[in-house]
Amino acid sequence: MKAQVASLYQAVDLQQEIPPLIIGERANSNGSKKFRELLLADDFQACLRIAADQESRGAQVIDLCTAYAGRDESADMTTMVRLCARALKAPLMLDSTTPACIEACLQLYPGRPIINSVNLEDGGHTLRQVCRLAKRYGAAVVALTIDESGMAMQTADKLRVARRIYGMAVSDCGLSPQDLLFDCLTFTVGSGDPKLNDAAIQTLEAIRRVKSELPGCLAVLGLSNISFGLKPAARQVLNSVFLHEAVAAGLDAAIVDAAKIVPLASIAADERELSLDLLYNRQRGEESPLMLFIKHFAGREQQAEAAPEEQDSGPEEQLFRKVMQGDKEGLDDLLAILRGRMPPLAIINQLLVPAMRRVGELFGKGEILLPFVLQSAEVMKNAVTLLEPFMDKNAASGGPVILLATVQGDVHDIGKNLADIILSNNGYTVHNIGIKIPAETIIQKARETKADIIGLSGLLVKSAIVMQESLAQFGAAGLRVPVLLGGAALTTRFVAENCVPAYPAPVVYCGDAFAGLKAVQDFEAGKLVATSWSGVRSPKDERGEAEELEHGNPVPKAPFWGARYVNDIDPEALFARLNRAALFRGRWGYRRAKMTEAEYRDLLDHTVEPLYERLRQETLDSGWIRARIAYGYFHCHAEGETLTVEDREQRYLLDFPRQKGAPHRCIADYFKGSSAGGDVAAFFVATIGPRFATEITRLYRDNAYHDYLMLHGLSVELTDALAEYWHDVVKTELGLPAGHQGGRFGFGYTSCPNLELQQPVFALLKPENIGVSLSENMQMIPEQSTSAIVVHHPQARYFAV
Ligand code: B12
Repeated sequence: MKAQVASLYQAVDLQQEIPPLIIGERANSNGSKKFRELLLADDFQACLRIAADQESRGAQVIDLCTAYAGRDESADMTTMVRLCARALKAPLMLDSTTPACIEACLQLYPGRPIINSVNLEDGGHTLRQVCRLAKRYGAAVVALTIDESGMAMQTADKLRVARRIYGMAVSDCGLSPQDLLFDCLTFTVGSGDPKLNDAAIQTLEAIRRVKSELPGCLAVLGLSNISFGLKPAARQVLNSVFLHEAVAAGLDAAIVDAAKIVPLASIAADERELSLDLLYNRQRGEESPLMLFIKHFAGREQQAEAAPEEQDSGPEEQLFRKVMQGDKEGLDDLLAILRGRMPPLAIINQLLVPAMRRVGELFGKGEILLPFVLQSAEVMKNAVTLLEPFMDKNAASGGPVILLATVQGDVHDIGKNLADIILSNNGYTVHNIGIKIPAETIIQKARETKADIIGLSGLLVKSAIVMQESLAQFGAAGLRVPVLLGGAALTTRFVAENCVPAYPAPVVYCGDAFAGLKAVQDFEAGKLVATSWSGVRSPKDERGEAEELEHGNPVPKAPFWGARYVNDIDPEALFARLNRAALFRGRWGYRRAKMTEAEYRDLLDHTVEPLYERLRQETLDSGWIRARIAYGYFHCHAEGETLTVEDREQRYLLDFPRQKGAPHRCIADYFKGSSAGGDVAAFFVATIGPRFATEITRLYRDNAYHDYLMLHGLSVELTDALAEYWHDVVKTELGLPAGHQGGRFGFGYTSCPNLELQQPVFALLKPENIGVSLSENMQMIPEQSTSAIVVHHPQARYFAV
């Protein structure tokens, strides 16, 4: 029996009497600008019209793709599938690689669709999932010849991948061979890239061999790639001739714009010959077949009227748009074409950098958010990586060279890395030399790299002092390049008053990475000036008596004395407590900015919440969370600002600072003195384990900037959620009434900035037992760890000293 697909209204043979089966390609958010814009405007009826229009122009199956960064693919696909199922006679091809989205569509669709597509990029995990779905719901599947090492270019590789897929889909998942359509991929012959001169030959041969060596399977092709980068009129001819050749090689189905295929008979003989020469790479004289082909079509208007689609706009404009939209799809093809038109450095300086500048401007105006900036930076980075092999190794961008480092004793990476991402993807040469870098090394590297600007980063209060001292060393060593300073512990005032005087060249405070970009641009324009501060000094040391606290509260009974360890905390408990608003707005940067309430809600519903769900699931599935606690209860008593904590024979004196302004609070005030019988203090160290740090570093190394920021943010909020959770456990164990507040004070935070107090806490709890150690700078390793003293006094509130 012939394999068929079906809509609610009709069945269609996959193998037509007169092949190929025409699959309309325009209802695709990646391939059609018009479709994408309508989708972004939520105009689903108009999207449906695009799909239906293809049917009237001869498409027998309609490819439907709604994937687009920042949208909820499943929601869009299911909406469209519902509409198409009722309105279209032609069966659907569900164009998605996300199993959940595919399943949602399969559940809805009342016919027998084709799934487009599976591949072996992840070794077959997703392929198996999708093939099983296809088997369960009775769908056909398109399989692309892509494996772990990428898209197969040569016939032998295409065949090798196809064989592997065949084994998994047919033997392992039970698909029938005739429900498997191999897309042997085609690359453009229009780029002038010598590596692609025989792209058509490789594909045609692969179709022949797949059809003869994998019995029963079918062949499909996304046809228009063959002519990518050429003028519309030339594309129409080349696509039509190629389709003819592919069908002769055994092609069963073609994904094309049905309206743009012309019958072979209506193509002039000389154009057919020129096309065949190009497809079969037949050099006839001095000039290459591509040159002859391009010359022939120069100045020719497109024959058939067609919508002004994205692919018809120039590749320069397309690249600019890809950066702006954070869209990596098809970047290699596009760059191959552009390389034929301009040198790689010009592509960077004239197209990529201006696009990133525009992104930066829009960010500055609050019109786009940080996660989207990072997506654009990823496209820029990818493009530069693809261009690098074609660039003269010594070709310099010409702009300033920047050296970035996190200062000695500080392990904080992300702030510096974000500065690196923004600067390097704006076309500057950046040497990021890592964390914990001593001043001597920075001086040496600045000389080696001939740095025009040094950027220092640091998170700790102590790092601010290290920066001040390093500047003096830089000056003494004779450095005179401007220094940019960034990181949480700095303020404009600190930089102006303490760092600027320490160094004879401009020292500039950068509140964020974009302030760094502006400083570099100011430097280029010769107008970079040192940070100044003209604020009013806050009254210092306004001494006074501390306001009295109630001390009639009973001392709760500790459940045990000394330290204990908990290793089996359910990760779900952390997600239950996670502060989503802090994660979404603070860590991830999805702020409302200039959006209306409705637009922001839409962003949350369609982008942020699904992203959170995905990460939550991935994190849970991968077992990255290893939540562990070291905690304990100890006898203590307060005297003045000192809390004496006892552990068996040992006594630890914790000196807490007192607030300068009213009410002159000090953490020790919350505890009873020895004359009142003493008190109980609880401490804990909480960690979600070392795995996140590894994964986060990997994402950064892989230039997955967006996911880097997202996973880092999630890890931070999970750590905080664990601390919140354990604070509640301690309150319960102490038998404090429900609703009792009390306080959890982190060492190093504003109520107790003194990080040295980590030492007695580590002596009391020995968190090494849960894998947490303390660095010489009082930083806890792994990074995703936090410590606190839990104060049971009912009036305990957070304050800043
Ligand atoms: C998230 C966070 C945490 C997280 C994760 C920490 C981490 N290392 O990632 C958790 C919850 C685990 C945590 C724990 C602790 N934290 Co904490 N934490 C923060 C917080 C709120 C944000 C840090 C962050 O990730 N920012 C996001 C990054 C992207 O921002 P950034 O580094 O500042 O970089 C941006 C700019 O500064 C700038 N930039 C940075 N460098 C450079 C360089 C150049 C050249 C340029 C141009 C720009 C630039 O551009 C970047 C991007 O725009 C800060 C407070 C704050 N407002 O920053 C406190 C803060 C860093 N934490 C602090 C403290 C005290 C702690 C703890 C010690 C508390 C405790 N007792 O448990 C622990 C220590 C953890 C450990 N492992 O040792 C203090 C440190 C102060 C100090 N005393 O040294 C801070 C400053 C809070 C405060 N105000 O008191 N913390």
